[in-house]
Amino acid sequence: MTDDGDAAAPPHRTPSQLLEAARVVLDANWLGASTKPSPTLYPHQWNWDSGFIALGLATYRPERALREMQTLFDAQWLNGMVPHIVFNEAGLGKYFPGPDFWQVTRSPHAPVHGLTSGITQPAVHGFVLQMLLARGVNADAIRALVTQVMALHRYLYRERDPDAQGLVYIRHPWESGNDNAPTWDGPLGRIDPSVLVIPPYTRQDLRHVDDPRERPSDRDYDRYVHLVDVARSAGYDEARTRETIPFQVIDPAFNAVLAWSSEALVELCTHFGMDAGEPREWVAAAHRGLETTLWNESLGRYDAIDRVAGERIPMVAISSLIPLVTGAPSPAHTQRIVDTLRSPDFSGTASDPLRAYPSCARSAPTYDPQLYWRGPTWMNTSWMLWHGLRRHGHSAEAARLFDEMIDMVQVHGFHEYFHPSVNLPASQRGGFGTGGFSWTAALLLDLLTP
Ligand code: 2M8
Repeated sequence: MTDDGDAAAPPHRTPSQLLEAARVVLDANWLGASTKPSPTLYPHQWNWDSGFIALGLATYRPERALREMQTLFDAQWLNGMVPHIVFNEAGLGKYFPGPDFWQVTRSPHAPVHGLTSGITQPAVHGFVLQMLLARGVNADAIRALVTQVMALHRYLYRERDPDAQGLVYIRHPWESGNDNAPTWDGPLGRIDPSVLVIPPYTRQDLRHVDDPRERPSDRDYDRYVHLVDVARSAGYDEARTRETIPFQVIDPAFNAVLAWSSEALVELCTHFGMDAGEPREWVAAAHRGLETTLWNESLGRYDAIDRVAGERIPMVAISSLIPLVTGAPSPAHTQRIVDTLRSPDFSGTASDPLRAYPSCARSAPTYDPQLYWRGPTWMNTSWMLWHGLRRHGHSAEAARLFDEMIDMVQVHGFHEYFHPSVNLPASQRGGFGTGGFSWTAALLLDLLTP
């Protein structure tokens, strides 16, 4: 059984019932100083989840929205990295890998309590703070957080962009947030199982989903664990890790989120009378990197780059289209992206429509509508594309996407991810992973609250 709360179960017939149910989800997952992504599968604080969650909280509990962000940044490392998980003591032992596995105090930069992971996640915080400010969250507190977000962006450009090309790399699939996207298959597949150093471990995640086929495979997990082991063996020193870690990928979505947040930092710094010169440089470099290095003219989307192999990765994942959310794409590139979004791969056909864009192209051999980041629709990627469509003037497509996102939750409830097909047989489940999922609820609140 998934861990969906009864009060949040579908169907929610009216917008006000839907809003109330979304608040029930977020309130149930509140831990006192932050919000867990779901009741049992994810019992700690996750980095980019908290950004999306804060946007939902800001619509009805602005003081909690602020606390959410402050708690996350209280765990910021001395080198500026914001960890992908901040462990909540009450949840210890319920999620793998926990702090005893990460052993982050091997790094002189980690918080002394050691209750964090040793990787990061997409840097949503800049644009989140800008949106919180617009929702009336305390401006002085936001100004203080802006300084911390600046330190995070400095870390990313200093440690993850060694070639100074305005594009940062990730060193673990979990850093992308799109954990088992087919984009990583090549780089992960290169890791030779016969030489893997895999410390013993027990997965906990499979206990909380209806069907283990909705989660990454054991083979994937072995590689995830191996990559953690490589970084911790290097004491989380970025330069040393770079010499040995076999997974280093430049992901268009990670870089787009960073660019969008840098754009927001320019606005925030200007608003608060702070120097906006540095974020302005980040924006220019990121736009250049996306448009000149990652853009693939023949496919009309952005490629990822495998730094270790020195190769481009042919993209079928939604992350190749997420740069639409930034100011980078030219009008011609924007049109190509929108054409791809409207194509059968991401919108289906008149007789077999897809809702709110799946996480991977339907014609890809790896497409699986039920498997985590390899086909299902996710609320956060749809929400980012909605912003991108509006920003670049595609309001009709944005309006259609808006309706589809609401419809998806109305029909299936507050799930983690969703079957993209609209015409599902009545016997077929449409909501997957965990129920009671915080960012689905939070982004719905954000969408429905003007
Ligand atoms: C998923 O990732 C975690 C590892 O970080 C997991 O599968 O255990 C991803 O969907 C990620 O994007 C998300 O932040 C996290 C918590 O919702 O779950």
